[in-house]
Amino acid sequence: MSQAYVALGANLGDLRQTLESALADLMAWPGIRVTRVSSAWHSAPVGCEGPDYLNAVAAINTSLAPLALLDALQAIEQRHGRERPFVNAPRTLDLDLLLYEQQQIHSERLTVPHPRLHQRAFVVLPLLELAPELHLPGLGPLREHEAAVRDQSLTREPQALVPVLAG
Ligand code: PH2
Ligand code: MG
Ligand code: MG
Repeated sequence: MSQAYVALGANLGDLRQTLESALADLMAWPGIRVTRVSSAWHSAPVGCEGPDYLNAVAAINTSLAPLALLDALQAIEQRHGRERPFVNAPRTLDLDLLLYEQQQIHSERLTVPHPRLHQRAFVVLPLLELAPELHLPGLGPLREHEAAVRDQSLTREPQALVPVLAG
């Protein structure tokens, strides 16, 4: 089993319901075990325009290799009506593979650690909730990146995400 971290984001539709249903899909996926889920965080869009996001991070254990895990994440995005009309377009669901063990991966389909993860408060803060001691391969301790993202607008939701299957 390998430990990995997955970012969840949505800014179209019923944001909470989408993240809760995506978590249920992750939990039900063969070869994926969700071990912890961060708080849900409201965030202004970073690097793009559009509605505010709801973001979270899940810690998983998985028997899937990185590209098989990416296939699973993209299949779950598709189930939630993900379309890609242009880069950073508003989306019903975005699932990003942030970290896979301490691996550094640079392939055509996949870059791990996620290239912008340390610059984004909506990833750094939920990840710190789950793993304050985390080391980012090539980037050093996670907590050393907190100061650089502190000015980004982010609000923690008091109500935890509850995984439920939609429909
Ligand atoms: N995702 C992006 C671009 N910008 N901004 C916020 N707040 N949350 C996101 O999940 C997000 C973003 C590209 O995937
Ligand atoms: Mg993304
Ligand atoms: Mg993505």
